[in-house]
Amino acid sequence: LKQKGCVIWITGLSGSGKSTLACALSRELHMLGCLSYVLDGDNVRHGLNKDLGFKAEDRSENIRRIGEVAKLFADAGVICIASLISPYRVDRDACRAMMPYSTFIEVFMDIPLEICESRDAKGLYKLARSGKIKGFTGIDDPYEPPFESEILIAPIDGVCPSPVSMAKQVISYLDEK
Ligand code: GGZ
Repeated sequence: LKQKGCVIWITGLSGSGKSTLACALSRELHMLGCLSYVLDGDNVRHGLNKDLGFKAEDRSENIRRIGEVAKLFADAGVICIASLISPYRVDRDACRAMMPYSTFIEVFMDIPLEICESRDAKGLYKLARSGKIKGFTGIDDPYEPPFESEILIAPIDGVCPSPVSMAKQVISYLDEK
């Protein structure tokens, strides 16, 4: 099987399912014999990016560094799956611009805030609503959706797609290209 490196960049609100998709996608790719690696914003913030917080310039730097690392993986022929909120369009577009043409594949998790907030796995939305966390994306910090992502993941008739079906949506895009 011939594999070309690329970057699958998953953007969306906290609780929109970015990490879930990243994990399912990595598993499906593995079953197809493809090498992938997941760079998850939340995880990278424990190591490489542990000096960064959540103010705008820190988020921008978080996105820039993950973009640079993702590019190295793609150069090495790996399918690099980057999952981070990456709320600012200009930062995502800068990552796209640093890669060779068609390397950067943007996946927008178009899941309404109400659904993300109702999941609230870590209770962060609750803390943000009560003012205990300031500058939380979607509550009191902006999220700028992509104008034209390569892939859009959205509920169908109010029902969110399963992890495997989201992964398959991405894989069929990769297949076509
Ligand atoms: C947004 C925050 C914040 C604030 C902590 N705003 O859903 P999670 O909890 O598990 O993952 C989120 C993670 C966001 O890190 P990213 O590197 O993806 O963000 S960015 O791309 O904007 O740099 C969330 C948690 O950290 N978290 N504080 N204020 N999310």
